[in-house]
Order: sequence, then structure tokens, then C-alpha cells
Amino acid sequence: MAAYEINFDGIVGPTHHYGGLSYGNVASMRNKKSVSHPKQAALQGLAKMKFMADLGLRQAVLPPHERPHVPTLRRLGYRGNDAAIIEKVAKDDPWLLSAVSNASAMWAANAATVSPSADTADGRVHLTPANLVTQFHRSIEAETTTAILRGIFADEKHFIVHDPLPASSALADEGAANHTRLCKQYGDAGVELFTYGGGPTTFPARQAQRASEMIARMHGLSSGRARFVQQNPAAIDAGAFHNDVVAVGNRNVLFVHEKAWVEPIWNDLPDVKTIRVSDADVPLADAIASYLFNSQLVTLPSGEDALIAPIECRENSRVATFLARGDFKHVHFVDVRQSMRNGGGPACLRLRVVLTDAELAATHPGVIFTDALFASLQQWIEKHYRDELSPDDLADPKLLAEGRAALDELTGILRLGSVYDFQR
Ligand code: SUG
Repeated sequence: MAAYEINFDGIVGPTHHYGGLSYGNVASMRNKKSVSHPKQAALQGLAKMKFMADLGLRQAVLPPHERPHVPTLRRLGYRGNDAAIIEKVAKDDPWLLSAVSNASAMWAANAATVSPSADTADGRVHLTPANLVTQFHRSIEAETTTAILRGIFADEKHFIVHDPLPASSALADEGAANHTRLCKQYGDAGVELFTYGGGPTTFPARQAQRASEMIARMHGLSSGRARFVQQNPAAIDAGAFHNDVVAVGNRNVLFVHEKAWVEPIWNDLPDVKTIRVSDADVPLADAIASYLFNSQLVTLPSGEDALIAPIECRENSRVATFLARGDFKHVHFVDVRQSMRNGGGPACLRLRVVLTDAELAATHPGVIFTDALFASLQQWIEKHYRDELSPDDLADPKLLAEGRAALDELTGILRLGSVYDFQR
């Protein structure tokens, strides 16, 4: 059956800042406490979506989460009105305020793992929101992500949105950032490649093997459809906290750094064309600094492949030399620098969902990207977002009110209903 890939991009939220919260994510660690530009960040993300849509690709959006998340602070014992709570936590524990204010839901590749209907036993699209337990600031995304995905993929005839895996380090799950699907055409049954981390590493391995295995079982993937492969500890320690920093697959093409996995799994994928990059040509450090493999590898309407790479790839001489070799006929560069400075490239910002026509028709239409939605979102960002945010600004209770006003309007634009705590 004919099917398409739809990229659901996370809209960057109004509290985008550099908290330095992700140990093992070298960009996040390096840019800790630098001044961020939320409006620019959101506009950069939106421009990427528009660029993809203009290439003739299908695009959709996922809304930001409510931040700062006062319900989490209340759960942790803070009492009083919202403004008083923000003021108190800003004094007590700036780390906590940054964590509950983080706009990290923008990295939609971590929202969920998605198996298209062609792969699953019951012929439905299966989605499992990620529990993101290795980073506290990300673990609080799971509940809202689940509510949003259930709003968008509500038709149980076509979709099932599972509960996130139980919140345990034994089942640590980071979603599609460690999952790539290989197939002939999108509508054909494919092979889903699950990458898990393991030691010994200095930086945390964020995906547990058991988590990947459970998701494959929950999604009803037969044993031939799911493959599990271990991430190279050296890649984790070089800063590849998610496998999508060192590998990306699309249809029958796998683009990978030779040090991504502990074993050369590409030798065992017969119908797959592997573009393998050696450490001599692009050392891991350059791959991670440029986010070459965090490009989006997409199929254009013409049937040709294109690589949508971050502009940082153009600025790294080894990476630029590799790209000039011509493995990809079409290479486009996008500017998502604000997100990149927190370790999120073009591919981190999107969740890929393969849908048939019938499934697309059953998907909530309000989130599908059109020129009209582009125009509304642009206006909405211009109206609500601050130009600049420093970590100290998180203590400003006005930021909370501004964020709520923005999100309330956004749920109207996307016709999503009440998905946020403050709306209930
Ligand atoms: O989980 N950064 C994110 C980046 C996620 C990138 N996603 C993929 N590779 N798919 C993370 O480490 C930094 C937040 C801060 O420090 O303010 C952060 O959460």
C-alpha cells in the first residue's frame, strides 16, 4: 500500500534556554548559561519546516509543552501561588527551575518510537512515547507528549498510542533517536533497527536494551522485523548521546559513521545501501561537532534522496570535503543554530511517522503544515516570544504568564483542545 513519511517537528517553546543540563551532550555542557534567543530559535525551526514543505515533503507540527511546569514543582513540595513558587525555587534551586523550564520537548525525535502499520502484527500504527528517564528535565515530557499524541492519533482503528515504559533506568527509553527503519518503499514491511547503549562509558548510555526489546514486542514486530544493535561506547563518550548523532537511515539507505555501533551491522542488511564514513575521513569529534549524521535523509517527490544538513557541516572542512565527494546528489543546508547549541540538529527536531492515505486522513488535521499554518505560526511566534533569555530571566513570573497565553492561543490555532495542565 502507498505510504508517506511525515515529519512532525517540535515547535521550539518560549522558554528555550541553555541550562547545561544534559551531561554527555557536549553542546549542552559547553553552552551552559549562555544567553538564548527564543524567537530566533522558533523561527529557525519554522523555516526548516517551510523549507521541507517547499521541497514537496509532508510536514506536521508538535506543540511545545507548558514551561515552567508548576505542577512538577507542586509535586516536589512547593506551595503557594504560582508566582511565589517560581520566586522560591529560583532562590532555592536554580537547577530545578531550569529543568522545569526547559524547552526540550522541541526535540521531537525523542517524543516516541513509531512503527508503521506495514510492520505491526495488528496492522495499526504503534507509537510509544519515550520515558526519557536519564535526564530529569526530559522525564517530565512523557505525560504531556502522551496526551498530545493521543489527541493527534486518536482513531483507534488506525493508531495505538501506548503508555510510556515504566520510569526505571532498566527501561530507559529515548524514542526514535535510537530507532531507524529500513525498507524498500515506505508502504512495504521494513526492518526496524533499535540501538541501545551499554558500558563501560563515562557519559550515560541513555537507551536500555530491554526498553528497545519491550517496545518491539508491544508494537507487535515479528522477530525478523526488529533488529537490536549496541551503540559503540566510544561514540557515547565522544558525545553521541543518541545514535541519531552518528547514523541515519531512510528507505534502503543507511548513512553511518563507522564507529557508531559495536558491530558492523551493515554487513548483515542485504538490501540496504550503506554509505559508511570512516574515522579517517571524518573523525567522530568532527561528526559530533558538525552533526553531519543528524541530517534528515529524505526522499524527494522525484524519488531521489536528499540530505538536509545543518549549516555547521559547511563550516567544518573535513565534513565539507566528505560532502563534496558526491555521495548525495542533493544536499541542502538549514540554519537551526539555536537548537544546535543545545545538541539538537535537524533530525532531532523531527519525529518521523509513516502513514497511508487512510491513516493520514484519520490524523488530526490541525497539526498538518500548510502555507496558512506557516503564516499563523510565524505571527504567533512574533507576537509571543522574547528575543533574548538569560538563565536569570527564568525567575521572572511574567515568563510563566506569557508562556501560558501563547500556548492557549496555540491550541486554538492547532485545534487541539486542552492538552496542558493549566487549561484543565
Ligand atoms: O536530550 N538537549 C537534548 C538534545 C536532544 C537531541 N535529540 C536527538 N539527538 N534526537 C538532550 O540532551 C539540553 C537542554 C539544556 O541543557 O538546556 C538538552 O536537553
